[in-house]
Amino acid sequence: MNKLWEVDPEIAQVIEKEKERQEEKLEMIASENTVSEAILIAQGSILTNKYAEGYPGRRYYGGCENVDSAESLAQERAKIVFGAEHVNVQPHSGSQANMAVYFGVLKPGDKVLGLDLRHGGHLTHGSPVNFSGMLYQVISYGLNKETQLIDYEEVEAIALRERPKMIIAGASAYPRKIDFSIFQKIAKKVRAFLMADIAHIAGLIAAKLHPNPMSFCDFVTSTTHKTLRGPRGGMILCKKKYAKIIDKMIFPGIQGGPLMHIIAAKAVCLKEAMSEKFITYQTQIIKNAKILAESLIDYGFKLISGGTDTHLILIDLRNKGLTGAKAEEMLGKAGITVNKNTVPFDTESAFITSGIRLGTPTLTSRGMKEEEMKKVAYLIDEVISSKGEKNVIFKIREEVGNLCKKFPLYN
Ligand code: DSN
Repeated sequence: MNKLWEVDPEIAQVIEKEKERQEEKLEMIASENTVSEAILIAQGSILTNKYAEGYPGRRYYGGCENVDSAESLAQERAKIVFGAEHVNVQPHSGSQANMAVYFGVLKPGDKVLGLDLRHGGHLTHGSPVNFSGMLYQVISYGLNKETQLIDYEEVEAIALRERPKMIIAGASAYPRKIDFSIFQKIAKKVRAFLMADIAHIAGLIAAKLHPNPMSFCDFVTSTTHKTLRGPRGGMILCKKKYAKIIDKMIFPGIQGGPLMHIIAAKAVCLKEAMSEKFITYQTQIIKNAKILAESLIDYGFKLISGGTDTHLILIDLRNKGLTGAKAEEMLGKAGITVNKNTVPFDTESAFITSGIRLGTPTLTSRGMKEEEMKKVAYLIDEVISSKGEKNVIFKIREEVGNLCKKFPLYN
């Protein structure tokens, strides 16, 4: 950092301020996490200097012997962690991982069936404002109005009626386990490709705390920076028979030179994911989410599906008389960072929403456990019940700061 202060004090200050923000606030965005120092080092390394278009042993540039080792390590580790026959660790993001699968096996205009964004899906699962919705004919399934769970019978009925070419299982705001085996049965019936997007739950799957979709799906895509706790990026896991299609589509199809520093950091993350410590960590993420959910319910909050099996919680705030946008703002002022989120059958726009989404990965990375989650539920309730009353927000901001001090992010 000293050199950066010398060269560009403005950016050095941005980083310093962001470090303070992350240290001093409760980061509860479900898709975020804090990486280990080992990952920060790999990610910030001189591997960023290298061009390596192509794949290990088959590059379009000389001097790739070292980055080849990094990419091969990432590939081998990903195959072990997820039980995959083939992996591509080059996608710069989850969106590009998904795009490579779409472009690899579909033609523009083909039908795709995915979870509605407003029910917890993802932009790349067919939103009209995303390439997926622009290029493909998208049909969505939603959650059941009563249970607020994926209605597999409805998914099957839609699939039989619409005969999609690809079905997507996966979500960005769904708190329950997904049964990939049922999706496989449905996909088989209509002869559709099946893609699981495990971006949110990859860490839980790596630790064997959530069913692994690998044996049920043609393609499994993921990001590496959410529960998996790696650098920001994506990856695609698939059966060997699709290896060529996927590799060609990532490069040269939609990407150029891979980010070798990020790929090295992905390798480090996957090594960490093989440790006992990682299993303990993922177990704690779920324990924390469950106790947070129970405590919030005790405070009268309505949770979508009534709870969680994973790292995330989706709260419907309508009984509290607040929109998601207002709650996000109030909690933000009190030092609790969350995101507003639509809830199933929401009547508010995506900018306002009726809900907020909470996640426990970052707080768990800091070492927080059940006791702290009860405290966090109390803090959230105080803020929401205050309706934004300044003195309460001020008091909670102090309590948040004190809690954060006890659990430093980085030494
Ligand atoms: N934007 C991510 C999330 O917050 O879930 C998904 O890509």
